[in-house]
Amino acid sequence: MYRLYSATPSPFARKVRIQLIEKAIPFELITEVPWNADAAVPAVNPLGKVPALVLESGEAIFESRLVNEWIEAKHPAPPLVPQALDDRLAVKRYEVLGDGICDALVLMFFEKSRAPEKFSQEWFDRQLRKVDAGLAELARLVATGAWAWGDRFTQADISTGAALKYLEVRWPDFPWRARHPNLAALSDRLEARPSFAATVPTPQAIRDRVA
Ligand SMILES: N[C@@H](CCC(=O)N[C@@H](CS)C(=O)NCC(=O)O)C(=O)O
Repeated sequence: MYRLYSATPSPFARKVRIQLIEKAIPFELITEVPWNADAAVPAVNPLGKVPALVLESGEAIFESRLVNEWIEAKHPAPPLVPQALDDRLAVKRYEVLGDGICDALVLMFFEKSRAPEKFSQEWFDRQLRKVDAGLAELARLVATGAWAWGDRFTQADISTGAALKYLEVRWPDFPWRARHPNLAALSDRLEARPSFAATVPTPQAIRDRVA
């Protein structure tokens, strides 16, 4: 059985968990706090990050996009990425945007955790601009669709939904719902799916100082 190293707030690990659940692939979930010095994930991922998927051979694959691409290639049913090249590339754009928003949110989270004299407003604002612009682009791409892309559930929904919920959990006061009602409606629809409901992000206590 696959073993997935994950963390409860991680939108990147959540993308993989949702993909595994959608494809009804059994896996053992190993929940970590990857930021702590004694985390086990560096033993399987030299980059020290979740998600990392350990295969039955003992080999690990890591980085959420590669892991989900691997799962899609090895377990094609049900398809979560369209076959046609242009459609495939269109779906990947959502993942790049969703992950980019989450990368910026993670940097903002740790910037806020610094001692006040070390906090950089310029750095924080730089990341915030990426979140704002990334959301605006997602809202443009989603337009009025029932799904993030096309007429069915795809990896575009997984990455968009994971980014939106992570934003909501980390920054509850951020006014993204009012600014982008189409994204709010999409997020609500997606969170009602069993795979999303089973993986709602929750904050973790980080014991060690990170930044
Ligand atoms: N681009 C990576 C990002 C993964 C990532 O940033 N994971 C965070 C948790 S949300 C982590 O494990 N960080 C630990 C560290 O950077 O030391 C992916 O998509 O898998």
